[in-house]
Amino acid sequence: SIPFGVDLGNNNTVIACARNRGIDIIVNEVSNRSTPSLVGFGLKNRSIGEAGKNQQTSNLKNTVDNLKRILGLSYNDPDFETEKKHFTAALVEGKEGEVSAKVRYLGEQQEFTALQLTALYLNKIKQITQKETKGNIVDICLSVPVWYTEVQRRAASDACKIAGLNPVRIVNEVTAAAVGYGVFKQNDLPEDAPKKVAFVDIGHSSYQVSIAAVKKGELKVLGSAYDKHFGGRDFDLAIAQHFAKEFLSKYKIDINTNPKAFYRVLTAAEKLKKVLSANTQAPFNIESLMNDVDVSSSLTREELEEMVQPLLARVHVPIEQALKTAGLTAADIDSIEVIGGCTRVPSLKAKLGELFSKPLSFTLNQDEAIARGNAFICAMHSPTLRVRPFKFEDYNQFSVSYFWDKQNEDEDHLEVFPRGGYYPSTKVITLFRQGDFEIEAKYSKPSELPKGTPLAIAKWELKGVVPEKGEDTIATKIKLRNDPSGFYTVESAYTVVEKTVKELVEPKEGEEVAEDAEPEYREVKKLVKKNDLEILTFSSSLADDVRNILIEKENTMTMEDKLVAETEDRKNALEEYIYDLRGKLEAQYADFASEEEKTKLTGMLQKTEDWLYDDGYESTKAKYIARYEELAALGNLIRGRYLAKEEEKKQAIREKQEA
Ligand code: ATP
Ligand code: K
Ligand code: MG
Repeated sequence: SIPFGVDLGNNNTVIACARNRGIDIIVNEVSNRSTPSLVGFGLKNRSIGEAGKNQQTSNLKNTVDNLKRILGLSYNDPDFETEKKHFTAALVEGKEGEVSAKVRYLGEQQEFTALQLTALYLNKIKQITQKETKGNIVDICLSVPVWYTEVQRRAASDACKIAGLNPVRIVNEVTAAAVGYGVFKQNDLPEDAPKKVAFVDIGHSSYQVSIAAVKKGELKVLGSAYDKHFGGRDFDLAIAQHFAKEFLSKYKIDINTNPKAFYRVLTAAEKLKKVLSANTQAPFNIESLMNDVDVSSSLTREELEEMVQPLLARVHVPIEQALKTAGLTAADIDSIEVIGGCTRVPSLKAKLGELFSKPLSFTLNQDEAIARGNAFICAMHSPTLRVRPFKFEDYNQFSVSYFWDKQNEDEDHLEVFPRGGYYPSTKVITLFRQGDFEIEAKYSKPSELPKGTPLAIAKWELKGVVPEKGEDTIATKIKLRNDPSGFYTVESAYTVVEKTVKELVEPKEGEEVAEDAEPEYREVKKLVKKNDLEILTFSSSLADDVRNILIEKENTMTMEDKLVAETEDRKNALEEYIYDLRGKLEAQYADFASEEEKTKLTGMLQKTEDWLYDDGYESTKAKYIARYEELAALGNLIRGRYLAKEEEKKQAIREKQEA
């Protein structure tokens, strides 16, 4: 499969693939280098990405965006209260307490969990890539925000699987960009003392900073921080709310009572914001916004800055935190690499530069760096592709402890992966156990986590623990891993017993040994493996059977969408054929059909056209094909005569030239 990297943005998704010995950005069906991250539901099918965006204004209630904000989020999470205001579809509590959207699809109310929504979106992204590359797309490297917890990462991984993808690695967004930087800037990087680089990403919904030590062939993320609620959408909302107030007093219309009007203002606000990145003032006009009122206003860059003052006042926080976690000061930073669409806002750029007292660097493509990094990482994991080796370690954001029921040990838990450690990382612990037991991983410091995050991570049952005869307990070695995707796992476990083994006694240094001297042995006690333990994992990943049902559901819906698209194609083909044949019958085909044939065909064309606008307006793929073939039977006969004559003419010319 072609190495496939996806930057699932809250606003738009960027796809990259490793091919032709490089990394390519994959364009979508309308040749855009990014695809709107949203899904729309309709009477007959789903409209995903560009198609969903085109219909969004007229289908607000059945369009769901901000997918990555609700993926893996529980309905009772305090964060959901903050998120709610960004959605136009009805959000409800799903069966497992997850956030779900209630939409009208195929003529009835249906619920889709955030996981399903993300999966169906990723499936579309996969199809876009398959179509463009004409290749096999299975392995994916998907990036997620640095603040994603275990539950959210597991959900991202499950979403890939439901979309028929194999998540090779889940990577932090900024880390992916940093890896891209390390790989593509390889030749400008130092061999020994690493360069300290700050990577700043401000996107549509969040703001993330990572400080990395980068040198030739390797990288280590020393520290990172984030503001989970800081991005372009906050600017848009502030602008829209400003105009909502203005229009209420100026035009006496309250767009807060009219979702469509509000959404139109929000869309226009985003455009206005972008214009204000290049101009100091811009007009704001919308025709017939509400109650037939045309609105007209304008905004200056200064006014915008005033509106987002609460945000601007927080810009320094993640940077200071990231530096602190990395144990560095702004002066230690050699380069500040800026990515993310929102960093195009001049006031933000200025503020970032001030904070580091250094000019910002735009070496990376600010929209595509994350996707490119993902594609490279995916290629790195490919068994068939050879890429230049690049080693990277990420920063463990949240402290994690493993717990067990206390038996002979002094403690019942251990903080195995503290905040500030690096991963991937493996640690082996030894417990003295009487029999089978359980281990549980939990976040150990709630204060480090986004507010309201549940502490539970996963649980394991370890089976096959049998102490030796006459012993109460047996030493058990457990290999714990913070794996490359950031998951906290129990990788393997086994019991060990002390055995007396013979060991060769090495001669001391300088000691003379006779050629024919017998080798000398001594008896030593050593721990040797007795047996591997069976490990049953209870993580927040979906159970296989549940996931399989979702995969089947998604496949069915995809097939339905495909059928609807094909039906539409056949209908369009029939319609085009009618116009085409009718035109040609009066022009180039005129001399090749008898009057009788012409009358017959004209009549058939008319009849089919009438049908198309009546009963045939909503018909089946098979019927459109049948109607087409009915016309083509006679149409092709006439066309054949015409083509034969044309060929005859060409032949005559050729003969003339050859003579
Ligand atoms: P996130 O990283 O939060 O998941 P994302 O990756 O989809 O979201 P980006 O593509 O990095 O976000 O950035 C999109 C945001 O950048 C949008 O809010 C968009 O309006 C904003 N943006 C794009 N161009 C400009 C510009 N010229 N001036 C101001 N803002 C801009
Ligand atoms: K993006
Ligand atoms: Mg982004």
